[in-house]
Amino acid sequence: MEKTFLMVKPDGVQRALIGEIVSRFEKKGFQLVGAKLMNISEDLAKEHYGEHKERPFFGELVDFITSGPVFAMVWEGKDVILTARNMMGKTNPAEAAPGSIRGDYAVQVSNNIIHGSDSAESAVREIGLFFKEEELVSYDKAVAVWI
Ligand code: DAT
Ligand code: MG
Repeated sequence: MEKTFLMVKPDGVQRALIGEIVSRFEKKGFQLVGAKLMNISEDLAKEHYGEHKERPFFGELVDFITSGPVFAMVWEGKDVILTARNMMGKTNPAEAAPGSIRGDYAVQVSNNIIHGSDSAESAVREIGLFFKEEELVSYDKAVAVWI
């Protein structure tokens, strides 16, 4: 089954949005297979956001993502990578549709509440950066046949 890496960023943790965000993915029908509250080191931040290292906002991005705890998660389900991106909304909250997480809770692009993998390759890479294999839990839910 497809997996993706999602993370409530420091602004979402500070604004008490962990429960709201977890709830949206649970209610949608996806399955949580790993989660932890953690601080991101500067090295991990630079690795995670490596694709943006030449961008002018890279320094601010690393400072922001290391500025407080994040809630890192792995979610599983059919087409979860693309569906989670749609549920998050566009990167710039001003363009994110109402009803999406960024559309409902964020104002600035630098404080956009949530990270989500954007492809199958980035999902594998990011899950590997944040979680050890033994931290992911595989289990069956009886309700799965109804989703
Ligand atoms: P996404 O998080 O939607 O995958 P991205 O990978 O293009 O977006 O950028 C990573 C993060 O970098 C994004 O969530 C917020 C920040 N960011 C992107 N564009 C920015 C900009 N123009 N100014 C400031 N921060 C930006
Ligand atoms: Mg991205």
